Amino acid sequence: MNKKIAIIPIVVIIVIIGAASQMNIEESQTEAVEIENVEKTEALITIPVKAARPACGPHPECYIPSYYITKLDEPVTWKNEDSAFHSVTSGKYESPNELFDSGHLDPYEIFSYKFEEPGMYPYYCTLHPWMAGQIKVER
Ligand SMILES: [Cu+2]
Repeated sequence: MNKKIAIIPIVVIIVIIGAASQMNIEESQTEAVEIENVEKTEALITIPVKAARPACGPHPECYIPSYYITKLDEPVTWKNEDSAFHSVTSGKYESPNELFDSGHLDPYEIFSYKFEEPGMYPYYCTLHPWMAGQIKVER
C-alpha cells in the first residue's frame, strides 16, 4: 500500500513536467513564425520623418540607407515613414529616366520594384530635389 501511494505523486509530477516542456516548444515555434512574417512585410529602405525638409531634418540620409546593394530578382521595397508625400523615381532630379516611378507615396505607403539587369540605379524624389539614393544590383 505504502509503495503505491508513493508512486502516484511521482507519476503526476512526470506528467506535469512533460506537459510543461511541450508548451514551451509550442511557444517558441509560434514566435519564430511571427518573426518571419515581420521580416517579409518590412521595408528595406525607409523615407524618414521630416525628409521633406532640406537636408532631411535631423537625418544624415533622405532614404535610409541611401545606398543599398541587392541581388537580381530580389525586389527592393521602400516605405514612406514621413507625414508628407514623397516619391521613389528612377534617374536624377535634372535627368529623370522612365525605369520606375512610385508616384506620390502617402504616409506609410510602400513601393516595391524588381530590377532585371545588374548595374547602378540612382533615384530621387520628384517633390524634394535634395532627396536622392542609389541601388546597386548584383547577379
Ligand atoms: Cu520627398
